[in-house]
Amino acid sequence: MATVTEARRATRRALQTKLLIDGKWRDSLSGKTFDTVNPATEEVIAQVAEGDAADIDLAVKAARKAFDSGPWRKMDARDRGRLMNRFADLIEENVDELAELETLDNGKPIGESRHADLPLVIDCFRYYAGWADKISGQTVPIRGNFFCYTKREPIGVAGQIIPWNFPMLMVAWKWGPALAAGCTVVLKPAEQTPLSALRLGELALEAGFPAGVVNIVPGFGETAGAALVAHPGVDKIAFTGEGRTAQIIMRSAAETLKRITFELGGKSPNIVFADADLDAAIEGAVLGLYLNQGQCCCAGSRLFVQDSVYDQFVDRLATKVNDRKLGDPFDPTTQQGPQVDKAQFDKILSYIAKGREQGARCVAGGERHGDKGFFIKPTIFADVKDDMAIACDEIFGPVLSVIKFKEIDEVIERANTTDFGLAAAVWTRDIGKAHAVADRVRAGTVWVNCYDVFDAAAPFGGFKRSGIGRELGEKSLDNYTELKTVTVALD
Ligand code: TXE
Repeated sequence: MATVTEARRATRRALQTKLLIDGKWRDSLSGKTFDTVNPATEEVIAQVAEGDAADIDLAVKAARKAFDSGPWRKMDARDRGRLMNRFADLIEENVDELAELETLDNGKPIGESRHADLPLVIDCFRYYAGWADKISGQTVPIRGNFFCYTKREPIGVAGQIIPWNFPMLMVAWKWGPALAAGCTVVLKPAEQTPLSALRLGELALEAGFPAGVVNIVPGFGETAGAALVAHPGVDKIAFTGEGRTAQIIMRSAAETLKRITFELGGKSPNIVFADADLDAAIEGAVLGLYLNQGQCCCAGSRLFVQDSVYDQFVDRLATKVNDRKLGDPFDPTTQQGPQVDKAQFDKILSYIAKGREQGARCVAGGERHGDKGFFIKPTIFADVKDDMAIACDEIFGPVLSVIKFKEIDEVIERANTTDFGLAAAVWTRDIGKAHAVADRVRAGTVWVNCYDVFDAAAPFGGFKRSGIGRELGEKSLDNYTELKTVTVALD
């Protein structure tokens, strides 16, 4: 296991642990700090400044000033795009260090940080840099002697609250469209993983973003997060996290009628028909659930397998999963690291216990790995029934439920019997069947013969309780712009 010292050496530089407000790094007004922990060793990496309502107030005022009267509003859209590209270049120049930092704080395998998360982060900023000077309105043919046109203006100050599962990628999904649209932002990273966002803040200053355009206030949800949502100077809240938290945020945001977008949890169905390329489907099932230790909102956690291939599929899947290499996330051959913290670790183990109690058959894993760090063996339950807790609730860990089905109408109905609707996948060689499932499954994303294919250009978000609004793609720009209609009398 890499020790904290080794890992810190790997990051090669002093960690940024302060708040970024108005272009300056500062301690919290209360002077309080909180620990951020290496989940592989359970050792404290650093103490990070703990922002609360008073710091949020300063950050929102800085963002407000930068939006209302700073150089940001006057900057040509194309120059905003150039700044964003410069920022993306700096991320690329520091890609190894950033990947190490992400692995240190979150526990995800270094191979994933370096070759999945970071490339997506860079791509996302470049994609939205390209949009900065392409956000345009329309001319509208109305009755009478008038010239009518629409323009899209930045919404103002965006409050952004993000989780710990993809700490840097979530910054990119939030900052990319907001900055391209010309907003200013106050970001509250997750308390479990603040370090990489703070390092991105340093690079943003180095890139030359004017003071107050990006502000970062680490802290806890009930204090810093809640203050950001309640602040009257914030125009819009973008949140990724748990549904219950979203409900609290929605109630509070209602007081000031803030715009909101939510990206929440899921219990995504991954449907394998007997006619599928089963090797590919097994690969897809493993990727779809175990990526990032199962801590993905779109994890394919309900694996529906057609009855005629069910038994062989479960056997082959179990062999594959038992071969996964678990351990030191800094080892480039590691496939699975620790869960992010003790709370998630305990939650996942309690679901494994419930799975056993309710009669599901554990065919792989089912326990912690080692005695230090928050490692849980990749786990498979077979013979899972639709009403078992492990088939209904978002576990957010490496626990796969494999469920048997007979035919297409039945599986679509069962796939839709959930309050969630984030993602789904279908594996078949029959193009008609693939499109029928894609058409009838109530989910924001459907993958056909693939899983977890993400691109900055493709919208992502949930039906039902999995969210409100879409992120990524052109669509996400709507979240950060207001539409203005201008009508000019021509005589
Ligand atoms: O989420 P929270 P947690 C799910 C997953 C996981 C569970 C709990 O099932 O097991 O949620 O994770 C901030 N006002 N997902 O507790 O609490 C908080 O500080 C304002 C799915 O980490 O929603 C953090 O920055 N903000 C998910 C962020 O919200 C508040 C990703 C997320 O924390 C707040 C993560 C409040 N009252 C967890 N309370 C996904 N969809 O990807 C908390 N926060």
